[in-house]
Amino acid sequence: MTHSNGHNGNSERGLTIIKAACPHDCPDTCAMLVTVENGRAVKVAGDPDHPFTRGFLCTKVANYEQRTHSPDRVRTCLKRTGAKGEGRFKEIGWDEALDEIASRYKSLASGNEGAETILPYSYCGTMGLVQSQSMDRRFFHRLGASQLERTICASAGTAGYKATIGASIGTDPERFAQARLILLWGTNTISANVHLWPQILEAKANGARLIAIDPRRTRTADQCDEHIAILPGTDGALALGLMHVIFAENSEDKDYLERYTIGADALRSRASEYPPERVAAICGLEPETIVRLAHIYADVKPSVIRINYGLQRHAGGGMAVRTITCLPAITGAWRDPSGGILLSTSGTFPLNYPTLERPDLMPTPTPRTLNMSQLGEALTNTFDPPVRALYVYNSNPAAVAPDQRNVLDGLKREDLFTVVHELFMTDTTDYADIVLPATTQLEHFDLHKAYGHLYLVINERAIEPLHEAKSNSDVFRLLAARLNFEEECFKDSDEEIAEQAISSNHPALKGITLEGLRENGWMRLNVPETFAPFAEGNFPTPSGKCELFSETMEAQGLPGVPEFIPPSESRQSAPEVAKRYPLALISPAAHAFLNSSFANLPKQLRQELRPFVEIHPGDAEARGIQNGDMVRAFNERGSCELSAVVTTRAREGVVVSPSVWWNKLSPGGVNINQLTSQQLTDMGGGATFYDALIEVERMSERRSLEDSPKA
Ligand SMILES: Nc1nc2c(c(=O)[nH]1)N[C@H]1C(S)=C(S)[C@@H](COP(=O)(O)OP(=O)(O)OC[C@H]3O[C@@H](n4cnc5c(=O)[nH]c(N)nc54)[C@H](O)[C@@H]3O)O[C@H]1N2
Ligand SMILES: Nc1nc2c(c(=O)[nH]1)N[C@H]1C(S)=C(S)[C@@H](COP(=O)(O)OP(=O)(O)OC[C@H]3O[C@@H](n4cnc5c(=O)[nH]c(N)nc54)[C@H](O)[C@@H]3O)O[C@H]1N2
Ligand code: SF4
Ligand SMILES: [Mo]
Repeated sequence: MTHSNGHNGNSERGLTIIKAACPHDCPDTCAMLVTVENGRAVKVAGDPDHPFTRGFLCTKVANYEQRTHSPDRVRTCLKRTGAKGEGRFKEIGWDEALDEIASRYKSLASGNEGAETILPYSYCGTMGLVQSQSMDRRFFHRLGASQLERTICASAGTAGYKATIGASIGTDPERFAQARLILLWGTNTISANVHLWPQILEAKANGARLIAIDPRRTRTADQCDEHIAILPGTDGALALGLMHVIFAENSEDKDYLERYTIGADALRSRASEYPPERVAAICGLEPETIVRLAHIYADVKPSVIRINYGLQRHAGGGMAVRTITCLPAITGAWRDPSGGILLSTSGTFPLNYPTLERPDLMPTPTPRTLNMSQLGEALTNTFDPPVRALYVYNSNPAAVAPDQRNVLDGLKREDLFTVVHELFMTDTTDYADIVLPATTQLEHFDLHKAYGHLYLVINERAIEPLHEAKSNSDVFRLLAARLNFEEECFKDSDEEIAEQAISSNHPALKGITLEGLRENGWMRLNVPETFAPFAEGNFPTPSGKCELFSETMEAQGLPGVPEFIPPSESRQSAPEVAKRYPLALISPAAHAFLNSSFANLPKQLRQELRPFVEIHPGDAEARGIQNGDMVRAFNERGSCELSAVVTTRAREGVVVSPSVWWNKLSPGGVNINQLTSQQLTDMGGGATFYDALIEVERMSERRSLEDSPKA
């Protein structure tokens, strides 16, 4: 197998500049330049030539070389010597580790219960096509392992968006600068999508109006002209309220509706059931706010809506996205390249997934599918056959998965054989039987698509793997060989996999080659510069129109026409639960972490300080809580300890705890996912992290900063 050493950059005074890509689960997929000196990465920077990266990286990744060269890296393979969860191990060699995994898998696969007893568990520790969705998928498909439904983040919104639009295709983020109205709806753009911000600032300088719709006054909301502090999980009702006003006042774009949509009459009649007073009561807003927002949205063009995945982590998350996604068709906002809506650009990348993933290698009948958002259930319930082996990579489920008590109970099972391939000794490695050391992005090759822009980005290997680290693709090649998988695809090199990803006759990939990517570092998809995908209809739905009514949804037993689906846990939807647990908890993305990544590194820990919960002064006073007090947050599922921040950034009745902290770096040893549930969303089987009622009580006086967790 061949590997690129990536030394294609300029070489001056022993310094080499390597073209790389940020691997993280973030819409921006930045093009990075890595400076290497004597085999050591000494600096990373944003590529100044990349039109979306524009030469800067976010605070999480700007010191990525320190993540790579961190003294806390997993250095060798490890075998458990202590109890599960204790984190005591001895060093072993790669041969011993791989032999043990292979022999366990062989005996499970040939036993009565078969290979479905083995469950892969991965998400987006890296988003590279090579390191996260090719060799790994091939391996588990060929093994006949249980399939993992990857639902922990985006599946509800993806399904909702698809119901209306047909695919994850939206407004080109590079066109936001020309919009006159930007609705930042359930997105903390400055923290989670910061490279869109220059576009937004340019629009603002040109007179655009910015409106944030978010239960929390985020740092993004601070920069907007208006902040609408909606109650969590009620966005679908707000969208219907806007439609109510627009239809009632005849300010819809009748021509666009007529030509390019189906179901406008059904939607008009549904919207009539959502007058501003009713919607205001559901959303915790004033009726005038809804009327005023509807007027602005109908009048100001081009208008673009940026939604992100935060707003779909609720029981009705799929329907909320489906409903909001109808709005640009109602006002004809799609007519302009700067108008419309954007959730994800990923559907614009027509990559060759069947060749990457090889689902044809699965046995028939195809193995069962288990939902990653119900890992606790999968590990503790009496499934037939039970899960007897778990292989975790690119993920830290002990910290990030919902209903954590149940998850940890499962991971503690003595009879569960758990392998964790990791960079660091995370909360999850503590429960492993075998830990394998992984490479960081600077130590392996990859190719990235993006979900927040329209470029493919290459990641050359900048330095040799450190310590005894191996990449995901290498480990799966080695395991495939040990299991005697003879298919040629298990011999493909990383570069060959990258070639396969772009081998397609689709016009959007025309002219895009691996050579071109390696030469330049990145290439824009072959789509028009003024990309206005739905200016003249052409929706990739079954009807070819924007589906305000969806037959597909009706066939699935879901409402064909948008309607409001309430959160599963709110004062309105669960008044009995709310008597004991009256506060709605959301735990959105922390500014300096990326999920639980970076939440062990010194710079990012200093920035986030300690696990905290924002609580409104009225709610705090009612509980005798003062700013800085340690509080216990709890519900029926679990409890955790947080430091209280008394602030109007949280609206009354809602508490906010930026996440995801590591359990073992949190006071009390557990994090906020003690309180979240395994309840799934209405569509896509998604996780409902922001749909949880809790109570908060004062534990003790303010702790000094010295008491805060340290890495
Ligand atoms: N700094 C940082 N960046 C990240 C991440 C990170 O952890 N930290 N995570 C990455 C990942 S994996 C993802 S999926 C994306 C997530 O990116 P986003 O989807 O933008 O982030 P979230 O923090 O989940 O939610 C966004 C906002 O939605 C708000 N919100 C919560 N519930 C509701 C609701 O019901 N209605 C409305 N209108 N708003 C609501 C939250 O308060 C939050 O400010 O970011 C990526 N980028
Ligand atoms: N309460 C609450 N919980 C949440 C969220 C929230 O907002 N609130 N957000 C949810 C969301 S949106 C998401 S996407 C999930 C994310 O959950 P995960 O995908 O689990 O994300 P991370 O916590 O970043 O963990 C990724 C792990 O992969 C490792 N890794 C990185 N690169 C590699 C590699 O090349 N090989 C291997 N083997 N490992 C590697 C990293 O070191 C890291 O420990 O969390 C969810 N959990
Ligand atoms: S996390 Fe996002 S913003 Fe930060 S460097 Fe990576 S792609 Fe860019
Ligand atoms: Mo995510």
